[in-house]
Amino acid sequence: MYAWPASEVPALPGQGRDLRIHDTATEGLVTLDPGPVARIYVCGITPYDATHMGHAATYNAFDLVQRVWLDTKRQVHYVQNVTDVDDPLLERAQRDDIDWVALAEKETALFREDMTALRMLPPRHYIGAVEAIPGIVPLVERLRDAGAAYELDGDIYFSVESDPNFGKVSNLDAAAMRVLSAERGGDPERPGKKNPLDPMLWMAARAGEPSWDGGSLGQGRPGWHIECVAIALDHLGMTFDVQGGGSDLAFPHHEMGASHAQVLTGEFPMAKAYVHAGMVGLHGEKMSKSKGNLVFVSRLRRDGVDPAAIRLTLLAHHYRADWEWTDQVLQDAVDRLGRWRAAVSRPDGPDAEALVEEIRAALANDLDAPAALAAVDRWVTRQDTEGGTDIGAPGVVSRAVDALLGVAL
Ligand code: 5CA
Ligand code: ZN
Repeated sequence: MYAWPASEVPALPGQGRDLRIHDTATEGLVTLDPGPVARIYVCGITPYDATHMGHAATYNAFDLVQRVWLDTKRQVHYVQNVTDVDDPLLERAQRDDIDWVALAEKETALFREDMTALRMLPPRHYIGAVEAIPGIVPLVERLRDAGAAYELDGDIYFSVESDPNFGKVSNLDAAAMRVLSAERGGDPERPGKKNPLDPMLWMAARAGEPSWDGGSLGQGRPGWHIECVAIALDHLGMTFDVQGGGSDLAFPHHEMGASHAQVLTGEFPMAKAYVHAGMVGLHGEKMSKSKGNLVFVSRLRRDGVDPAAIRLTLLAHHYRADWEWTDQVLQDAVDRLGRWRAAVSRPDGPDAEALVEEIRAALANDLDAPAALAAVDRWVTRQDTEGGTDIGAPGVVSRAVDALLGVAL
């Protein structure tokens, strides 16, 4: 699948910093030391509705990860999937009486537009679940041949007990896992499973639903977790630097993915850091397609909101915090963007080198974007009150804000 165009990332004076980031698996900060090519997998959308602020906030967090790495002169190998066949997509297509392929294509196209407008760097490989099926089938066969999978009425399940490290990504107890499994695409109540938490690897064809030739697995379609494992292992290999998503993906999705990979390769963990963004809410509840309490990126753009202001709203919240979208947080960002643009439009100003270092330090410290914004605010206040004689300083500020925060001033 094609992704979207990359905006240019200006090079900055001085030296970038290595990223220290919170890892859900070890429940603490880890300093990542990627090779010359940093490797990151970020779970993509299930394209049955438009990009909302929760999605945008999560992709913003992982865009910052890339920008910190690029600033250290590393290349970034970024992979993202599109869950372009799954129950919620098929249900929405049926509800609205449209073709599921057309729905997925339409919403994926809109997502590309939204990501481009928000200046999110594109993945090098943007892979749909459907196009990944030929790579998924042999992995499921291998899991079955290894004794880690079993059949139930034609469906094939993964046995979580086959993984000695099961539970070490999300660190939850069995009761919590069971609740989340039921909420997030699992079927813990289904009779006949070895363990209620066991996730599906391959779903036998259902009447009226799309299905593919699964070789020895029979006609069917892939389970959700194995999809991301197949794409990640194919394009990044084992032990890549970061697997990312919103905090609702820690369990079951990333836990199960690590388990599949553990049985397939004998190694744990699949990613050196499991990084999870907080949930954005609206009116006191998590924004979600299933609840319908959504603020869409495309809707705001249609209303004439500058995408840079949307991005500044996201950046004003720490990526790990849960926060609420309100008209006020957007208005604050619109005001801030105006102040910043006025300050960098002058030819000279206060020295900017220390500011670049402050932004770098803030982001390297678990992506503390609010601290980075506060540092820029201080420079802008100095520009407004005292001004400065440093020719070109505003240009340095504008390039730093672009390169490190993805905001074009
Ligand atoms: N296709 C799967 C991942 S393989 C999926 O979770 N798709 S999604 O469309 O439901 O979500 C896409 C990304 O947005 C995920 O990382 C998810 O954790 C994140 N996300 C969804 N809702 C919110 C929210 N309210 N706040 C923050 N992030 C969210
Ligand atoms: Zn995923």
